Amino acid sequence: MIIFQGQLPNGQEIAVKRLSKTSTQGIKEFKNEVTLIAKLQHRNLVRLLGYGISGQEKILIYEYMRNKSLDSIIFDQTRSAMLDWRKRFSIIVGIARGILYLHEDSRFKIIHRDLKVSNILLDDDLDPKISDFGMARIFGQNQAQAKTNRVVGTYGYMSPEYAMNGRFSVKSDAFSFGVILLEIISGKRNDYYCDCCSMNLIGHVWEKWKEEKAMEVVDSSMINISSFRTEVLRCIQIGLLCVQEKAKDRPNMSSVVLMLGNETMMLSPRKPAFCFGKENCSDHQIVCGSINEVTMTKMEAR
Ligand SMILES: *[C@@H]1O[C@H](CO)[C@@H](O)[C@H](O)[C@H]1NC(C)=O
Ligand SMILES: *[C@@H]1O[C@H](CO)[C@@H](O)[C@H](O)[C@H]1NC(C)=O
Ligand SMILES: *[C@@H]1O[C@H](CO)[C@@H](O)[C@H](O)[C@H]1NC(C)=O
Ligand SMILES: *[C@@H]1O[C@H](CO)[C@@H](O)[C@H](O)[C@H]1NC(C)=O
Ligand SMILES: CC(=O)N[C@H]1CO[C@H](CO)[C@@H](O)[C@@H]1O
Repeated sequence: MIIFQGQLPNGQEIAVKRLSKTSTQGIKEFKNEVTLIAKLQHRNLVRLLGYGISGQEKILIYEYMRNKSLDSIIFDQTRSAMLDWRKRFSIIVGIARGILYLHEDSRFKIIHRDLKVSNILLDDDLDPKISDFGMARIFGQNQAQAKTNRVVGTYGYMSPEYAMNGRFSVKSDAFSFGVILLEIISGKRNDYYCDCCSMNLIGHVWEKWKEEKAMEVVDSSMINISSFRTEVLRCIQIGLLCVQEKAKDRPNMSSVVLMLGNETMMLSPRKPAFCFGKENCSDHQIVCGSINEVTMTKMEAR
């Protein structure tokens, strides 16, 4: 996939996504993406302006996002300082509202399936827009989950039931949201600590949370963070609730939005799932499923 910057005759700046002829996104996914997003309108979703198919050539035309994607800022040591806590919090809330719209508030029930920081674009005001619907699926209103034999997505953001069994639902998107949230707060990628079966970001945050030292995971480029301590801890707790191992324990996005607004009580998170999708994990006796199992393997290794 290649992205170009362009301009319409009326002066509007556009981003043109040209799908390479060999891209894994076939004509089916392409039409899927087009028909889906053409029908969606929300301030936290990127707007599709048009598309074109000509022979092998497929292009999508979006509104142009000058500040690019969130990963180009939060994982960049110099640029990350531009995002203070207030801004990060409003980005987290915006992403949550965008996903809530997909899951519950649009005309469809849409599971995105590839939520990750590089799919969150930022406009001039650094407000977030969810993009890339090539993998999205529409559910029937009463459908709770679906199963696929072709697991596509991004390591580090995939829920265990999706990575291992191909099952996806609103709760697998909630898992990805939890990872995004923890990455925004910590400024670290979820694979940061993951040298297979040792700790990844989720495992690290969980350990700090249990030691009541969760503030230590916060990105040090945010100054005066201690004045927002309550709100930061609340967000970390929400992140941990979303990455819980069992899908049924994870909150849905309407609960997430309520919790972010401090309008509802929150439960204590149970152990998260982490270290999924690392190719070598399956070579070990256990698939790195939970903190207890990982602790056990570590002990055996001694
Ligand atoms: C950080 O906090 C200190 C002490 O409360 C205050 O003097 C300073 O202005 C604050 N800086 C910013 C950027 O808010
Ligand atoms: C979301 O979760 C809350 C709390 O468990 C529940 O009351 C609500 O019905 C759920 N919403 C949907 C749309 O499933
Ligand atoms: C959240 O709500 C609780 C109870 O209503 C209140 O005590 C607390 O100060 C609120 N926290 C924030 C950060 O607004
Ligand atoms: C997986 O294991 C193989 C062989 O042991 C090694 O060459 C490879 O680098 C490992 N990959 C990762 C991601 O650790
Ligand atoms: C953090 C960052 O790069 N912010 C930029 C977002 O876009 C506006 C408008 O182009 C710039 O002024 C900001 O510097």
